[in-house]
Amino acid sequence: MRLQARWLSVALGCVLLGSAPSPPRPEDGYELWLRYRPVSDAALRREYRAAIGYLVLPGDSPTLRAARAELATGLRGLLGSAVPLERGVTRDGAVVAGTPASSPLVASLPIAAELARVGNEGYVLRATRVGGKTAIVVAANRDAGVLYGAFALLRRLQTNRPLAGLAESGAPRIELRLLDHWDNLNRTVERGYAGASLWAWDSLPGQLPARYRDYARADASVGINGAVLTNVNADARILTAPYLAKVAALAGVFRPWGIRVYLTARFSAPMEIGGLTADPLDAAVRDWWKGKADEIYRVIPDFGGFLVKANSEGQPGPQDYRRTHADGANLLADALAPHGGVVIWRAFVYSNDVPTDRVMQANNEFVPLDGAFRPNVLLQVKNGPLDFQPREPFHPLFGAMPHTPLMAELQITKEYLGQNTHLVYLAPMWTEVLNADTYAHGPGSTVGRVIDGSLHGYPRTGMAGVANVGTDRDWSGSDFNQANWYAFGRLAWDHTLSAAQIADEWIRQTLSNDARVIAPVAAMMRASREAAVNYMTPLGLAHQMAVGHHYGPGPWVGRGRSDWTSIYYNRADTIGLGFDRTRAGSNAVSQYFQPLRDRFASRDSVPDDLLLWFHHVAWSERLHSGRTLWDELLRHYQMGIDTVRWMQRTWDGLAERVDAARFHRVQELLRIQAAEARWWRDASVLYWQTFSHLPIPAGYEQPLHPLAFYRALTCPSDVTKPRCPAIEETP
Ligand code: GCW
Repeated sequence: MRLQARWLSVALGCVLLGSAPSPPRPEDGYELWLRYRPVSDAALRREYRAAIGYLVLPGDSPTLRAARAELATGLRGLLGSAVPLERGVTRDGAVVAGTPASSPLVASLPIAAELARVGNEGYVLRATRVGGKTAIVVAANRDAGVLYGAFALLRRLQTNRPLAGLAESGAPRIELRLLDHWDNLNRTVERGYAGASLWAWDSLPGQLPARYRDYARADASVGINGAVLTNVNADARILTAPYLAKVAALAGVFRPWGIRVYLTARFSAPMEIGGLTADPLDAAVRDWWKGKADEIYRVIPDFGGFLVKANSEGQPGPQDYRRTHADGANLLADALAPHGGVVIWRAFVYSNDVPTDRVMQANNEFVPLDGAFRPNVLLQVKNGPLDFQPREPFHPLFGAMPHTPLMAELQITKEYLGQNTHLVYLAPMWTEVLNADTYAHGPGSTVGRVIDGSLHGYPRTGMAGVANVGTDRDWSGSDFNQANWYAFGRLAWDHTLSAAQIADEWIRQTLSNDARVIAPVAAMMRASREAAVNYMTPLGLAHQMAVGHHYGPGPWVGRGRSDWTSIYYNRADTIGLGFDRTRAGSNAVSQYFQPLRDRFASRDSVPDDLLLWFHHVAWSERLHSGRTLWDELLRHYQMGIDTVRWMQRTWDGLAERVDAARFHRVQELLRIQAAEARWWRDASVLYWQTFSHLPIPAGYEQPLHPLAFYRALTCPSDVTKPRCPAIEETP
């Protein structure tokens, strides 16, 4: 009976709708950018089908099997019919994939010169003839390269690019492309807004749900080749045998996808689980770490290494024993070196007891140690000298340590950028830093060239992103947050890609290849980061977030550890606003190379978007525009709000072109973002006004509530899914 009714309604629907296209089916976001939906352009689908009829991919390694499975699934989805696996090239339309070692056909092709250029992880894609038949070749030197090539081919089809004349090669510019998971052993995630930790320690090593594999696939598809499984605020128990068995099980799932596991090493582990001291120069401590490294490599032969946060924000470290960071890092490096592992030592150190400007402390600590680290140590440096703010100048360590490989650490999870609610595409921020010129060796000494090793000839290179993934069905806490995971991987692979190109790729794979979707969504993504800067911390302001959870505005925060307060950074007073970092102030400008030092130090040449980072500016002082600081502040906050409202309207225009599920999810988050942009601006302007005593001129919206209202707010109640109902409900 029920079946009949259903049949009837389907039949009726067909009659009524005729040939009208069916609305896109609702999506929950689980498939990320690996959706492999049928190519909708008929001509293109014909072209692809003619070029791709069957797959010749011999070989039995786990990685080749992974590549084969991904190609089979992806091509079947995109072309709408199965692409069978065959033994040889018998007719037109072969996809020939492998290494010279795994595939005699690949070995026979005249591509040795191209292969020589792409290294261990690179690939070569070619449209060519094999034995007289048309073929698409996916060739590499190693199995991992075949996997990356397979994903590159699938990306090409998913983004609707032609196959005719295909001649593409790819190779990563950076060797270690890592996700840092700030995941605790109780499955909470520090600064995580996407559910619980993916790693279900209780059910490991026995249970290995498909989600582990899908995580690895997603990473591999964008070139990520390592995962630091545990929080930098570390727990020594991860280094005990029962946990290592669990880590080994995860490593086994990730290995075929080219991903190595790393762990955070708590510096005091020899005390906590070894009953010793943790002094790096103590022989027993050195033996303990060597023994621990041997034990790890017995169960995880390709273990990547340790990531360490030491003597920072209460974490233990070598300075507890009056030893240096180099002593600490070298201790662990010596233990790992026989096995080929690395130590990634974080440069995020600052002390509340040191009377210098917090943003100067990493350089003060580490520059004198340049050259003192073992060859298997990398120093991991956040993009800016403060802490993942919406905008900071690049970290002055970049360029200042020619003898120590520096990695960049970016934050994918948006701790200071609206967490899981706000739509903020981070690639524009990251490329701003990667393309920034340090002038370390004159013009052209970009941050990108520091970290890819080409500027100083580093023997090792790396880039890490603090992950934004968790157990939420959509992985990242929102549909658009996925774009930041995608963008991180693509930039770690090739930091010269543009934010616009990456957005275009992501939109086409995740949402649609329809130009009527791509153009507006790309425009939203492009504008989103500057919008957040404008409504949160315009003109070079930083760290004005509410205390602790960092959600929402708190420019008045003044209690507690001084370098965690807002007033430490904004320096608002009756004269003006901003942190004087010129020679008259903290002199942080001195840590930059010329001509930047002078450029930042002078009010005439400092860029407006870093003005209040480097200068204390009077409320009525005129900026380059001729407007006063007060006017410019009001304008920037308003631009931020207006941009979010424009994003809302733009998205509303896509109701027919995006599946209803995602359309409504994004629409709802944009509504919250618009209300919160207003919250940011109202609260901030009212607070500044208590110093400037200047009016909000007619023409600007007046604040919705008095300052006391904003100061009294105590949201969010749930920091993992932050919301502020009092703000959302405001009309
Ligand atoms: O951004 C700050 C965060 C801390 C974090 C720290 C760090 C893991 O607020 O939660 O701790 O940086 O990077 O070590």
